[in-house]
Amino acid sequence: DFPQGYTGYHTYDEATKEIDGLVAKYPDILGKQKIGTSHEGRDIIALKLSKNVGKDEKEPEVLFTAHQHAREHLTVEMALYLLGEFTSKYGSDDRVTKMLDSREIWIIPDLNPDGGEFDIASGDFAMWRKNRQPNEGSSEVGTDLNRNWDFKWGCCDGSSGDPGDETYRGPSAASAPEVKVVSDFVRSRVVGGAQQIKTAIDFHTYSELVLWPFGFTHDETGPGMTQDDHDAFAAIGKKMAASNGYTPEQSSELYITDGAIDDWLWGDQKVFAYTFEMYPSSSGSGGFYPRDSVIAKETARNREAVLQLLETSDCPYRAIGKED
Ligand code: 0X9
Ligand code: CA
Ligand code: ZN
Repeated sequence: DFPQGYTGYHTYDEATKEIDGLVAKYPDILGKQKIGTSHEGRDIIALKLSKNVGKDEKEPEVLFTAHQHAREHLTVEMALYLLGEFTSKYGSDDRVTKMLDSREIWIIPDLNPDGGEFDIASGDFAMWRKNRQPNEGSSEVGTDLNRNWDFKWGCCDGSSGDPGDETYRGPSAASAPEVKVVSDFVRSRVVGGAQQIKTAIDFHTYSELVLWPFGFTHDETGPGMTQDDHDAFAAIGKKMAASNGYTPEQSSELYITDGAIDDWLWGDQKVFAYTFEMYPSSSGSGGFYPRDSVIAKETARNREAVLQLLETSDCPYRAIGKED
């Protein structure tokens, strides 16, 4: 369980109960589906929020994912905040209502349930990052999920081939069941040859950053990233960052990564995918483990950015004055 001072965070079981309660209370706008299982057999779930939630309507879809990294527990709270906000404010808040009426919102609140539970199992934090998949020929456990996605996997010194390292990329792309499950889910949203998911945010901690692709190269443009693509990414990213006070930049400015989710979502699926590094800005304020007293403020802090992304999802290029 979470240590003292952190019990406001949700364990996997607590999050499941909270989510199931919301699904029971708001069945017309919130649906839950199991999209697969983690290495240790926990359910990986996707929530759908939309008016007429049971129907696949022809509306832009938006994906929010959280908790690739075990110790980044604040990101699960971010996902739960969005679920609470979108359900409880539907019908009363104009912007929320409009978005549920005209978008299909997917939330995958926990990509790494095994790692998350391992991190709190002893009652003290284990500082765990990866999943809990064993590695053949090694006593070291775990793959870094955010180096395991199947786009430019292992290409560029942005991950490690050593199972003992924190950024171990795994033996092959999508070797982690959690990555495979979510990749397959995203591919399942290709309908009539078109990817329905237009935009996405993957939540991490910490550093207070809004990041966009690519992470595998310092180049702003190149194969798979036109000047317009880059400019739209940057315009939307900078506007979101102006709303939450984070720093906007191309993810490779932070450091080179290969096999990260946003590079795959854009490079392979052409989804306008961002990575948010949430509170705090530096290790002084608790690093990966800020007290539960900050949860309400630091999740609500991203409300405006999330609404902006939803609102732009019918045509991201509008951000650079190019409607299609
Ligand atoms: O290294 C990571 O995966 C992210 N930082 S964290 O401290 N949450 O582990 C940053 C990823 C930046 N690169 C991309 N988003 N591509
Ligand atoms: Ca749809
Ligand atoms: Zn992370």
